[in-house]
Amino acid sequence: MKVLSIQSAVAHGHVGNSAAVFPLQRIGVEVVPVHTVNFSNHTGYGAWRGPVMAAEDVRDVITGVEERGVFPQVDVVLSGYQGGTGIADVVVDAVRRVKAANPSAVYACDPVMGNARSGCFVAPEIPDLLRDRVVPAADIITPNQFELGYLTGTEPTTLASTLASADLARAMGPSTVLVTSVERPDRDPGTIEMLVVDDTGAWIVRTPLLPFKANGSGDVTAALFAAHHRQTGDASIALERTASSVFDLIETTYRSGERELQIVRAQDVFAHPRMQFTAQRVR
Ligand code: PXL
Repeated sequence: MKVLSIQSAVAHGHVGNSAAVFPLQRIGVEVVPVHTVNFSNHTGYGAWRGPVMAAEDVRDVITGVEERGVFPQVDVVLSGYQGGTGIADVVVDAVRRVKAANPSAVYACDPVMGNARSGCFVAPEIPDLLRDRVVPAADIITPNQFELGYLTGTEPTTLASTLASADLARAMGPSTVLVTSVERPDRDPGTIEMLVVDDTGAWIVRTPLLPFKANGSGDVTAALFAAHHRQTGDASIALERTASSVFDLIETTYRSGERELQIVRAQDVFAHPRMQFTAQRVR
């Protein structure tokens, strides 16, 4: 399997492509990383250096990959943190060209905007671009509950309202919606959930909530889910594998006392997920 992954790159630590590429490689996926920014570190530190790539430069790199004859082999286009506002059109155009070369390719869009705790951490124009231009072109989207609310103009909280918002998101184009960081008011205390909805049903998986948040965990989640979904064609299996690996990654990171995701230390959890969590059908 081959994934064209259009995301940020950081020198120190692990978000964007710097979080997604190695776990994908560790599960046997060939990755073609295209970087949208080249930062020293993620923005969660409050200070960082390095450029946002010009949209034309990102387009040029993708065109060079296309000219090498790679597009017919691309199974998944994956996008995450967009950087500048011009990236949206570059991504949508790349998806169109990949699909022309390989009609069975899918586009998995992680509509990165922010989260319930930090609010929006991307440029103010990006959320509208994601909603109006990018998400409609996607087959799979992986918003957190906060991003799902923005995309659909709703405030999902309960299971019923989150399912309803996911249905609204599916009506925008994507056939599969993975909602991460679902925090229902009536959840078991000390847990957090992920929910996947497609045209065959809906499944939820519950994991213990660890008392800290590492930037980049959503990027690993989106990458693993997209690859496992493309490989198995089964949303609930992809959900279980992803939850297993990401939970063990976050727990390894928590135990290490480090701030950055321990993707190298935890590497075996990607190739050999323990499958300690079972997805439950909710519809
Ligand atoms: O994890 C999302 C992300 C991606 N890219 C950059 C980021 C973040 C979140 O902090 O700063 C550069």
